[in-house]
Amino acid sequence: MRLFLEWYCERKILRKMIRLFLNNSKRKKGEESMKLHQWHDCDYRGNIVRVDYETTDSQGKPWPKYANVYVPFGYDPRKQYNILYLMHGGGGNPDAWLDASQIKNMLDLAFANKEADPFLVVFPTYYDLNPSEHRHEGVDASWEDAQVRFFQKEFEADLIPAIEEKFHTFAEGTDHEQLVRTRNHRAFGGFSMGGATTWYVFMNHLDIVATFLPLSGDCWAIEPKGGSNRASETAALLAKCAADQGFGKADFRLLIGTGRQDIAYENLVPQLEEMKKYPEIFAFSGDKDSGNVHFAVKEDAPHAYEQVYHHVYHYIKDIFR
Ligand code: FER
Repeated sequence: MRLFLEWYCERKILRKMIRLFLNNSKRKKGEESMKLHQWHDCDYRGNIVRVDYETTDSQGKPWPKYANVYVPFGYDPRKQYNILYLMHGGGGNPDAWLDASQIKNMLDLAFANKEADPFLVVFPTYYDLNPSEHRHEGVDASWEDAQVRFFQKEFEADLIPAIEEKFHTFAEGTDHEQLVRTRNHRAFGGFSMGGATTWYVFMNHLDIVATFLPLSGDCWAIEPKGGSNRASETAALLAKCAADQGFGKADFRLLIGTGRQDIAYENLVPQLEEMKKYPEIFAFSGDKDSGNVHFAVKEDAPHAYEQVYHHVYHYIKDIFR
């Protein structure tokens, strides 16, 4: 019996070693190994504050909305804070990231351990209607895309003023000039359709945002799933948006992530390959100290908040530097 157990354990360890080795060799050139968050109790916890505000729906009617804001432990209104806007995926709401992932514990620990200076994180929504009215079976891609596009106006006109006038960011006032002046202190990211939102924010608001985290979502500007179906045109459009505004690789950062088993992986990768053809705008690098575009892939990870929030941790030092 003992011999059998020893034999079994040895085989188990051997199998684990082989799996680790295979996973490492599966990692492609240019991809980074990921730093993963592990849940841990934390004495220094931030607060989630609900901010109600009003915007206009796609029919032009007043539309009351809310966003959740992660306010770090020890927030001092006399200080200025960097701010990350983090959008949910299809079918989600301002609570989705917080309900489905350990992102709050991750932020609490990262800030308590001084891995990054504490920053504000805003969880908004791009929907102007109850998504359940539209989502029956799976995703209605063109309706989702229209919602995400519509959010672009709200972002600067209503969301940023509601948040950045309540919490102290680097912007002293929220007129366009202040937002432009403080773009290095503002980041935007999102999961899935929130990733698609992030590519639109890149196209429409590069003048007021300098760091982007598209997580498990490709750019749908040409068509839904355009990152794979229309990869070269999508990359050309993104490059043109930056170049037309005079922005190049020194002016912004793209911190991209997905999972090897994620349904977005195959949509995202062709788009990124095409983006590499514009090195003056998109300088890909596996080393976060060089280049302005980074791509991390989490092994064995499917399309889920509880997977992609690890990317926010992986990039925690790089969002504002
Ligand atoms: C993608 C794959 C899936 C993507 C979005 C989805 C924006 C959305 C899935 C859903 O909402 O269920 O590449 O990119």
